[in-house]
Amino acid sequence: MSHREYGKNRKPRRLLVTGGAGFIGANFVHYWSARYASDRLVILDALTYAGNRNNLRELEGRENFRFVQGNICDRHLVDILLKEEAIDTIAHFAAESHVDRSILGPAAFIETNVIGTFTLLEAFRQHWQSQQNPEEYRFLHVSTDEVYGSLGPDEPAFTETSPYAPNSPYSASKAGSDHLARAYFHTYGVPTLITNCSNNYGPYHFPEKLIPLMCINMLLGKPLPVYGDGQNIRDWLYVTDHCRALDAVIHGGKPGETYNIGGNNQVKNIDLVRTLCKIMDEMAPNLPVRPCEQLIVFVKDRPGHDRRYAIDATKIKTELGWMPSVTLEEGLRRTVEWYLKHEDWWKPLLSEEYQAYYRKVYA
Ligand code: NAD
Ligand code: TDX
Repeated sequence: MSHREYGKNRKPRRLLVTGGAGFIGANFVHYWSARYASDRLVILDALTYAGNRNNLRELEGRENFRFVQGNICDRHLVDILLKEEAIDTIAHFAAESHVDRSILGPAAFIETNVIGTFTLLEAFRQHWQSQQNPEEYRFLHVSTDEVYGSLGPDEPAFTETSPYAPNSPYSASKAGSDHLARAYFHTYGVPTLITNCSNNYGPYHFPEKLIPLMCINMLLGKPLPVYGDGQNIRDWLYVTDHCRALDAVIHGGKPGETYNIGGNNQVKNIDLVRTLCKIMDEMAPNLPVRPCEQLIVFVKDRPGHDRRYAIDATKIKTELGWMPSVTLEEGLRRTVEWYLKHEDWWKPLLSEEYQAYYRKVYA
């Protein structure tokens, strides 16, 4: 079945979206509410530094939308929401997600990514077990390609059967949560689905990550810090394509299975930053420094920096008919345009707290 057909003749779902005020979660909530207007969307988000209620502003007040500020580690709250809202689908995005922060302070990553995921799985297991006909119930665990570790230049891309070899506290905590989601299917039959996706980019991306950081620094005329020799390779996927893939997995994925999601865009960091510079030079009317490439500086490398990630997305393509639809060039243009138009979104995020973090990483 092609992914476009999933919307036809379906019963409305009732989703709990954890981390729905973050980057991918917010894009997913916008995507889902536009596509499945009859579905109930309950957002559970602790609003950490990375969560931003403004990301969902247009949806506030809608009948099928509810925002709850709360922690996924709060079992009592999760139990109440699952029951009160008769949730049949969890889309689990909530996480500490930034590798550099996991190096500075790993504890929060273990707490949210491991204990938080465990808390949700355990609550969902009991909720699911108490239903008469829970055939349509799903627990989507959104994870990352980083659990597979680092690839050499000529090694084949990660498949769903690649061994786990996480190298940072972030990826180790995500690996732990993936194993729990897997175990809940194998032990209890809980209908979990795991997705491992490559680097996302697009609107609502918090300034600490490579692409928004570079866009914002260009707009401010600040240095563009490239780690190490800039030769590390990432695979990039426009965030809406990730949302389309998650849609396909929720509707068509087989419980207990893992799906790799990737953009088929392997790029060296330095090449990506140079491309962004060119697009910004072309699109931004007023830049403090032009051309932007002058701003590039090579800085101390990230400790344990993975050299290369690449995703083999054959399984999701052949089984669920999903493929990326936005080219890297087009996606980068859309992203630059979004940051150009949304200074009111990103300026307030450059808070004193953020500056203190920035000084620590880039000192
Ligand atoms: P993000 O950091 O932008 O957002 C995380 C959200 O989770 C925030 O809104 C935050 O407030 C919330 N949150 C954090 N701890 C919480 C807690 N204990 N309880 C409730 N809410 C909490 O992250 P993102 O980039 O949107 O990533 C979302 C998910 O996708 C993560 O699980 C991440 O591992 C995964 N992922 C991200 C990428 C990427 O490129 N960004 C790629 C693959 C997978
Ligand atoms: O200032 C920088 N300079 C730089 O060279 C930053 C912030 C990053 N980098 C490099 C490090 C990486 O090789 O750019 C690459 C991308 O960095 P990030 O945007 O921090 O992403 P990454 O570490 O690859 O992880 C991202 O993709 C996988 C997300 O943050 C994760 O949540 C996701 O799981």
